[in-house]
Amino acid sequence: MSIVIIRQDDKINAWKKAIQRADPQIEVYGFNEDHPKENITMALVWKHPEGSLSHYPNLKCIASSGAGVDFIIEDRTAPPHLPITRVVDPMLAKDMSEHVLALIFAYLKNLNTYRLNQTQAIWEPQGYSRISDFTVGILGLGALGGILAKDLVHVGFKVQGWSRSSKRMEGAATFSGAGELQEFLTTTEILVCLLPLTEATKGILNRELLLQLPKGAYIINVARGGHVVDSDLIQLLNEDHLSGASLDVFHQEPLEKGHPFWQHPKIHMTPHCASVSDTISVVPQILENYKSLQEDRPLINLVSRLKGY
Ligand code: NDP
Ligand code: OXD
Repeated sequence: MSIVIIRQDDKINAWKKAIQRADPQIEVYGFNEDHPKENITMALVWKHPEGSLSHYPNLKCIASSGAGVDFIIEDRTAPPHLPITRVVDPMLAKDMSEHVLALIFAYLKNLNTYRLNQTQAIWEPQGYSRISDFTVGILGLGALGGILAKDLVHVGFKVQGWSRSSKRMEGAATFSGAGELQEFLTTTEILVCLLPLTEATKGILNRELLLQLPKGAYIINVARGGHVVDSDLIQLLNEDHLSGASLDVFHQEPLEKGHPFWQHPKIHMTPHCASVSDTISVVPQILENYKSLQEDRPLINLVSRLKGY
């Protein structure tokens, strides 16, 4: 039994080292090096090249090295019968929460506007907002959205969240399903998207949904670019229905040079870096599943192929 790491960035060695440091007995390979394909039982993947998962006749599990699995489910050449696991990690959740808090505070205190003004030597003080001025609504109350909600409550925001199944959260209002979405939206002034990208959520941040937010609402998308209908977002920013947007994720990454987001004064962008799996923190759960495969035990952090997350 052995593990293959399949990803197209420069992080294969870091993952390999972290696995070998945790358990020097484990055989682990990068997909670009010579390796015995019939021995591979686990593929640890991140945006793997399409078709690369079909080379392993004895593969037993596809493990995403991130929280999202949309790129695995979208790969029609990936073996459809295999279990998929994902990362559920407190450090990943905390990192996401800190990133979103930073964006919200930058919005409250006009920091992006001042940064733009500075490039043109414009001295123009603006009115600022306070924590008590806003209700933050989170689409998705899972491993990441749930921690973010708690942290926002802790610092004093009015918080509400929307999920598929109904939930209770101390200090936060909760809404679920299509029937409660409108009430959630009409009372949300800062909207954070932390949904998985699935058939049900693709393009969810569209004109119809965004128009239900109060005038002047601010959008933060740290989930997937596929949640946003880009042209609808730009139109609503230009019409002043929305006051601005912070985007970490895009339909195509890196975002193509000519995309209108780059030059839009109301859009603040980061290059898909809101929270990144830390190898040291995540490797133990990967190896727990690797050993469970050997011993025929149930896997943790399993994805439902039916729900798509
Ligand atoms: P989870 O699966 O733990 O949570 C997903 C949440 O979304 C759940 O509350 C779920 O509801 C809800 N949800 C899913 N589908 C629907 C739907 N159709 N209608 C209403 N609610 C729905 O995911 P995580 O919190 O771990 O991660 C969320 C996403 O964040 C990832 O899929 C990934 O795309 C993105 N991400 C982005 C990163 C970045 O750096 N930008 C880093 C890490 C993740 P329920 O609770 O009822 O199941
Ligand atoms: C993830 C991500 O899904 O980094 O973990 O986007």
